[in-house]
Amino acid sequence: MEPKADIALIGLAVMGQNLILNMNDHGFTVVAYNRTTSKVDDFVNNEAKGTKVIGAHSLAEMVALLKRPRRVMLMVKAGKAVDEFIEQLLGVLEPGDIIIDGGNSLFEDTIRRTKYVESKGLLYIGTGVSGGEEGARRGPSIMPGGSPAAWEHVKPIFQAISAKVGENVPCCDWVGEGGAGHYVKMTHNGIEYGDMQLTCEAYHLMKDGLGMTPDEMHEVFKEWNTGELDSYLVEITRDILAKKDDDGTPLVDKILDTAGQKGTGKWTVISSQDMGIPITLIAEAVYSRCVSAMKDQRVQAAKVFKPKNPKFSGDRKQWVNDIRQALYASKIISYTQGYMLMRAAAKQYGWNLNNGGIALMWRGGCIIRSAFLGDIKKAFDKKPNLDNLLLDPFFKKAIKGCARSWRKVVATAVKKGIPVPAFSTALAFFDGIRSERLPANLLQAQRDYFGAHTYERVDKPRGEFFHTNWTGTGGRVASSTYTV
Ligand code: NBP
Repeated sequence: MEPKADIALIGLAVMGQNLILNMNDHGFTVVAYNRTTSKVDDFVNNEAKGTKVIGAHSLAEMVALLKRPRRVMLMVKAGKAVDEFIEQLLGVLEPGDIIIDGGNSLFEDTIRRTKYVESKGLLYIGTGVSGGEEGARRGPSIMPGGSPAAWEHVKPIFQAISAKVGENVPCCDWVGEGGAGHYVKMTHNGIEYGDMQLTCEAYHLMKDGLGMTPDEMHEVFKEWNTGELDSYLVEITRDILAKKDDDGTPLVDKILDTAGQKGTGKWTVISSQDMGIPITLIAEAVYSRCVSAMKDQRVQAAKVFKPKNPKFSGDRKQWVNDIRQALYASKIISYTQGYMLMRAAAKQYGWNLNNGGIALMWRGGCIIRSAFLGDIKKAFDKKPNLDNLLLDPFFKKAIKGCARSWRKVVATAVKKGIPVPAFSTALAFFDGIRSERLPANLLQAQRDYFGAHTYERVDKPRGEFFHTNWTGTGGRVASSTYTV
């Protein structure tokens, strides 16, 4: 068999099939393989009919068709399936060949797999691929990390098939070593949870607070999509609100209000806890899905505690404008937190993350794509090591401009009993981060009182710890110090 194929792709479900067709469109010859091999024939004879795609019925046949260094991409269910395929591939590939995992793998698995595959003399890439079915077919956002030496070999393929922004700039660049690509993809998904929750809260406020119909809200989202909120999620929300069921009534009203999740939002929050970084907005977005899933309990509680009058009083147009500003400000907070998390992870795992490049990778192709990410890119272009997005002059001005409306919306929602966990946690974080002095002095005193955990003093240098015998009955021995 003549080795003529550029890359092999294993996993012929929705993502794998569409990525293969996308690669084929860009002139690459792809070998397709799947655990259930009947799906190979099915794909080659249907979706891939008339293309250069070659079907393989065994890993040995697949490998024999590949040019060197061989590039094999897995697009299978994250977890055990990836480890099993790696093991099988190590048996048929050679040193210098490259294994790529394009699924939603946990970054810690990718760190482990990179080390393992490298120990066998091969190279490994763990890459985030975002954009769903449409993105995979027409141009996803691709976030690769792993063995740096592998990048030059996959770069031409990945950058060719990725989404483009501006003057043909690919939404794909090298993210960093080890699990960096999957970490950035995980954070992307967490931010996606946050953006979705924020949009839902804006919808809830308009629906229950202002009594607006889906058609009226469709018009609002249409307008929002022309300004600073211009984004894929606002665009699809606009279209969802206009969609009618077969009987001509709005479909959105017929959809059961219980949300599911697959885990990447949860992983982001778990990692933030490990790292001591407040990802409060994403956490609320994850918990909001959990609350939504408690439908039976909610129905019971609503009978007892239903808010009497959730309607806002005042000018509806002004309220819609206030809600837009609250959404924009909260979104700035969410991205500020997301970047704080990636910065901490980069420090912890020794990755050299390109913050502006990440904003560019998210600028097109993926679910959180938005005009707003262009402003984030500009902020990092001006100051690559920006500590906190809020301190960038553009975002500083934007937040200040929204503050009044943001407070008004959160305060009124609280008074009226409309839940706005993401809007309000964003505001609470903002008020926390701008407080020079927080009540943690009292907290430290409490900890020292009951557990001899010690405290630092405002009138002594940092790093010097004190213990007080608060009751007169405690001993002199302090607990070992820890800070999180
Ligand atoms: P799925 O996540 O549904 O996975 C289906 C593929 O995994 C099939 O090829 C299946 O083979 C294979 N597979 C399974 Br399931 N268990 C296996 C095992 N134990 N050993 C070997 N192969 C196994 O497909 P997908 O939705 O296309 O997603 C692929 C990856 O991309 C996932 O990691 C997903 O999280 C990620 N992702 C998905 C999206 C999306 O919008 N769907 C977006 C971005 C990333 P079979 O045909 O033999 O059962």
